[in-house]
Amino acid sequence: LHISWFTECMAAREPVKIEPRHLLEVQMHSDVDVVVASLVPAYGCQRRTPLTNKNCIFTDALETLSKEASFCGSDGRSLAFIRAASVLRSLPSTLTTIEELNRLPGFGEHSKRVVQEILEDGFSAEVERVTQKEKYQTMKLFTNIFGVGMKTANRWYQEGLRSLGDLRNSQKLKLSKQQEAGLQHYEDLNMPVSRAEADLIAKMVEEVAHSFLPGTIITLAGGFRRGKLSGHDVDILITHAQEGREEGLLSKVIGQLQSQGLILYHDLKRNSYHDAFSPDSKSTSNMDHFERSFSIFRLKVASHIGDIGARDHSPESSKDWKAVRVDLVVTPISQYPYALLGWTGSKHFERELRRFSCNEKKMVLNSHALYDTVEVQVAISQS
Ligand code: DCT
Ligand code: MG
Repeated sequence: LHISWFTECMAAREPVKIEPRHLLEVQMHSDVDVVVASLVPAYGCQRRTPLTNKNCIFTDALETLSKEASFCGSDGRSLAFIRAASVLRSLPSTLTTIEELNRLPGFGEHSKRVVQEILEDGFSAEVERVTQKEKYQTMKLFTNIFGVGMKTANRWYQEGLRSLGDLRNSQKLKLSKQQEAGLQHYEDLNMPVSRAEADLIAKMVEEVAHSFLPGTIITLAGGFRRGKLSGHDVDILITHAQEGREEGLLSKVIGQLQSQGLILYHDLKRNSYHDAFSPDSKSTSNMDHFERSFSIFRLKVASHIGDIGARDHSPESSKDWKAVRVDLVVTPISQYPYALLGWTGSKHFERELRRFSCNEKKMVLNSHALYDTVEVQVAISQS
């Protein structure tokens, strides 16, 4: 192992394949702090983050605190915990001493304290306290309802609502159609979606899309594209090799699936790309502007009769379908690479990629394009 080789690679921003044995050898080197620190790049998008996380005990705790901070409206604090957790996720081995944190980027004092507590006691008393809090539990429950964001959940909490029963029985609560569907299918939508179920849904969409437009390209994105075995929803990108042919396809696909009884809920949003980038646009949203459908599919699954069904004869127990959240996103082929990158995630990877592009490359990256801000400024000033 040559330390200089590592530093050269880092300087040239070439990928360095680090294995646990390398780190061990590096630890024996006298310049250990400098070298190891440079081995863990500051931006999350520069780090290799495998699906198998060797530091779950710490990352789960930090992610709980991040959630709690976001429930209190402290987005900055929430992000600080996420950043710390993201660094630990990228480590090839489990953290064993607090000193190791000194060599890692993105660790604030609070996150360090939590890690130290876990190293010493095996758990964090602060995290235990947080998870016992009524507000934390209620906000977690409510924000897990499809269509319910932080603001709504908080308002309901302030109004004294605490459970799904409270929401279902409330006479004065005005729910949107999306929230109604979310509440109705709460249990199903909070069950993980397996890779096999995601593949089935992608196949269903593909078959219908091909019946209207042969050659339509259907791609499973989101967590499944990163190799996750389960997720909370199914993210599907739809495009066609001939620019423009994809226009109008989504409503036909949804209509056809609906006529087959396969859609429990859907909300079609038209493409707003040109509105958002027109000179008089007031849009400040980080969301992309593709045509899309936020839907809930009715997926046929093997019936439970024979196991649970034999003991329990309620209609629910013999239910042979499952409600699954599906996002369908239509992109013109010219924007497809950016859409694919943006919709593959993770959320933190995307955030870091945008931050890296902006800070280090002076470029703007979103799900539609990548462009140089300096060149755009010059072009605008010359036009
Ligand atoms: N995304 C993003 N910014 C957000 C939300 C999402 O960049 N605020 C991108 C990254 C992932 C992709 O969209 C799909 O989002 P999710 O389905 O929420 O994430 P996921 O990684 O697919 O998670 P899961 O496996 O639980 O569905
Ligand atoms: Mg997803």
